[in-house]
Amino acid sequence: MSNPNGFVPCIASTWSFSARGNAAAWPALAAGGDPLDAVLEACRVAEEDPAVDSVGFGGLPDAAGRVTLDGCVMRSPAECGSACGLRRHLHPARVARLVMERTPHVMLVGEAADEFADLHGEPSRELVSDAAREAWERWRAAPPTLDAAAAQARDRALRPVDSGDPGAGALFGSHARNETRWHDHDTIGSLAVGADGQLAGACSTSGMPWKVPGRVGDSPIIGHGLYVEPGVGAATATGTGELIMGVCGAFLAVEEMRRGATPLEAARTVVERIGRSYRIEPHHQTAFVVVGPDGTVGAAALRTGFLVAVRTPAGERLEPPGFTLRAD
Ligand code: SD4
Repeated sequence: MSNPNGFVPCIASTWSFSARGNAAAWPALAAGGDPLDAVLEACRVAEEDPAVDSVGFGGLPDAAGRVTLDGCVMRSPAECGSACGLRRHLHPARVARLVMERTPHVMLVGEAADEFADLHGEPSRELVSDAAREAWERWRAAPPTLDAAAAQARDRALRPVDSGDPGAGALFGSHARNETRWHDHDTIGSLAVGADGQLAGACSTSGMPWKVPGRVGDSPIIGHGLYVEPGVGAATATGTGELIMGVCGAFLAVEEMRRGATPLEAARTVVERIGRSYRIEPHHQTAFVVVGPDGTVGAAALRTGFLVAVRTPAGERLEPPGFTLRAD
């Protein structure tokens, strides 16, 4: 289904739970729609699904029991927006688009960002689901452990693992029902190429569960969780934001493409840089998805257990990253 310009529309999003959002976004994108509308639609589906325990409603709270949502959107260096620490609005990427389109600014944070969203007609609502509140109460009640083996096992269980079931939503759900895993954080990062070769991206997250109140990760920060350069490429990240922010992960991936790397080579370079730059802990995971203007998709991850959901005219596919740094 390429058009006279030779561009093939495509949407690629982090984790298998994103396959449903890709499918919802696809008809309009395939018909020549705006790739920014497509990535926002993919985010909307995840944000509204309480089974997705890492984005939107159903996202896990901070240490004080409050859910705060972060998101951003980008078409180009001159067209990007971000909203962080929303406590009353479910669609941070959509609020980020309002920041991009209706203000001279790039980023709004906290209560003022919620008030901005109110002013622009975004519905306000409770963000903490019953399941999220119960998970927080269990976390708060759990006794600390001084046993090194128990602490290692607990930390390993903090790593998100994709069951490969697009309907499952929870990265710590269906594959682990009989294990005492803690819910972990993750993110939808979605990248799309329009039928005219235009690129766009969006990120949306509830961040890291049990985070220190006020903590913001990579996802809503342009150049860290998302970067888009027209004609060059687009990249998005998921996983432990603290491993992504010190290397400007998404920006680095797109810069690698500017220097001639393929999407897979670019994603691999960033993951290898992270592996060299940090002491990797048992609970750490991070993955990058990179898309070229021709619709080529590449992904790389620090560890196994990550999947990317890709929709093209050939259909939907869920694939593991082309490069994984560590086997443990
Ligand atoms: C963050 N990368 O806040 C985001 C979301 C996340 O695993 O936690 N993803 O660090």
